[in-house]
Amino acid sequence: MLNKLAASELVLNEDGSVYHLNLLPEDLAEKIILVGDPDRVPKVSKYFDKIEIKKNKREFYTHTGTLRGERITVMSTGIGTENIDIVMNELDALMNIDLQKKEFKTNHQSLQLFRLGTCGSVNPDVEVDNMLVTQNVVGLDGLLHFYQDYQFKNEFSRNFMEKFPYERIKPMLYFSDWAEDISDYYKDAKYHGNTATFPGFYAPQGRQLRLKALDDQFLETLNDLGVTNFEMETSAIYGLSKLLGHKALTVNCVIANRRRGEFSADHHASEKNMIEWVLERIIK
Ligand code: R1P
Ligand code: URA
Repeated sequence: MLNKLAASELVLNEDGSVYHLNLLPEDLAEKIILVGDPDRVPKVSKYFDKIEIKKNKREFYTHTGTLRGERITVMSTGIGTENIDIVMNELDALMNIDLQKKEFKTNHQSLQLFRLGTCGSVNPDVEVDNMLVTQNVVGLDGLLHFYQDYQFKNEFSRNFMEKFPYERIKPMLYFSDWAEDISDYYKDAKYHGNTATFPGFYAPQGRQLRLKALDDQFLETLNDLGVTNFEMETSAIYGLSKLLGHKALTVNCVIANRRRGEFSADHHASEKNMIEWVLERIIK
């Protein structure tokens, strides 16, 4: 068979589950909440009517159940776009590859992915403890350079690419067209913005402990180019969703305002507020 995948390409565990996520196709709902922190998984699933499945391996914890009668999954991704590479490819394999035959299915099934994360702001006016929905995302991490070339071009991306001054860093820009389709649900979010995804927490986010960052003015420069906030996953979620034919939306709560040097006084309360706000909208 032409499209049969070798054992080394689609790696499975002894029970037939996908290698890292440790899941079988029936463990997954089509609506999936992705969170970075494994501890956030039970903070989401406690609102489910019931939890049917709890599985984990490494940093990937999954709970699947129902919410107001509809099936839903919440999964932790850990930190970073390299983890998202694993999560997106294995989620897609669960839906669109026959794992036993190791063949592509002919009917494409699309997932709805919602990232509920935390972020920092580079715009001094974007205040901590509020939610920000990502419209455009600037990937400064490099993951998508390894896939077939796809870049979304709009006014924001053209302006950003034209003015981005750091030659060593090659940005990739994406856009959630789904965010536009479902903007009615999310229009009452305090902020809609342009998120930068970074490949680290310290110098890539302009933090300098004992090591100097590339440029003291990095965050100011990004703010001048229209970036509102930053975190470490959304470029890979939006980029790979686009390539794989899934729908994705990121809602982050702002826990650090870097331009004012402020950190949330109670980020657990902000996260709880975000979880409740999103769950109300995901399933009516
Ligand atoms: C860094 O502390 C982590 O927090 C943010 C970043 O994207 C990174 O994963 O998101 P989560 O709170 O979802 O993990
Ligand atoms: N998430 C990040 O990646 N950075 C922050 O400063 C806060 C949340």
